[in-house]
Amino acid sequence: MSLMISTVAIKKTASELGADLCGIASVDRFQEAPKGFHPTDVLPACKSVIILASRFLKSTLDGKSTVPYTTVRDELKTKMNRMAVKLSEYLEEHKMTAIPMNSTGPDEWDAESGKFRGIISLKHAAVLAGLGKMGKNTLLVNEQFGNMIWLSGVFVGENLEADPIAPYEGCIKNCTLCLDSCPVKALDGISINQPLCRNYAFGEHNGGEWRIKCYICRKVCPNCTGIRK
Ligand code: B12
Repeated sequence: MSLMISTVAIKKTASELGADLCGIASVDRFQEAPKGFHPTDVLPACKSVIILASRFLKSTLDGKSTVPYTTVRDELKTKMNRMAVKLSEYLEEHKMTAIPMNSTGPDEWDAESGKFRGIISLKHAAVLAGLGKMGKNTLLVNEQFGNMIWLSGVFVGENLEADPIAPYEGCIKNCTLCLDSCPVKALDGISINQPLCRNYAFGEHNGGEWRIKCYICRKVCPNCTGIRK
């Protein structure tokens, strides 16, 4: 089946759909993915993974209430899912097999590690698609937008030209601000204690409805809104 469109055309379409960033990883880069959470566990014929990102409104970090932050998160969740579906439709119109990678839940329960996992880890896939590097807060840090981005993606059954891995580091050398600032000490610099974070950072507040209540690990990062030169 001939390749109908170029990666330039794919990225142009992603940008027209509202993506601030679009990167491509070839499936052979995912050999370290946990068992059962590899792109071919989602799409057996997967050859490439496209990762999409949208900026997350920085001003939310200046809010005293976390409700505006939660509102932006909810909006981006929908926007990034819709974008992944629309790009999949575009690729299918060009004779490619393409299915969306959701931006948030539903998650799977991985009994082996005792963790909730996305069907793939978007931030790890984003590193493999050249969109940034992982911070000690376990968030993807992008040169332009820092960790203030929301991700989704598309699994593609065709070999697409992969992007180079980002040449920069996500963290400032010897910085441990996120680890030190986490109110529940959920971070160890490599992974996160999910129940500690989930129970503290999400839920009702003073009898008010569910919202995101904590994002300190995001906010204290010196590279929160872009990598400082
Ligand atoms: C489950 C989940 C959570 C859980 C657990 C978070 C976690 N770190 O695992 C909880 C509820 C705690 C959570 C909290 C938050 N989350 Co969250 N979360 C997810 C979700 C749905 C799945 C993440 C996942 O699979 N984790 C399991 C894996 C990664 O955990 P692990 O055991 O640490 O993995 C180790 C190994 O197994 C290995 N590994 C695992 N997978 C892979 C894959 C490959 C290829 C390789 C090489 C290695 C590897 O590396 C790790 C270290 O050794 C993703 C969406 C998605 N599908 O990716 C959003 C996501 C990670 N969350 C996001 C965000 C923004 C948050 C919050 C800031 C929300 C808030 N409070 O405002 C906090 C931040 C907490 C933090 N510092 O991580 C964003 C991150 C964006 C970014 N800049 O990176 C995502 C990508 C959502 C999105 N669509 O943008 N989240």
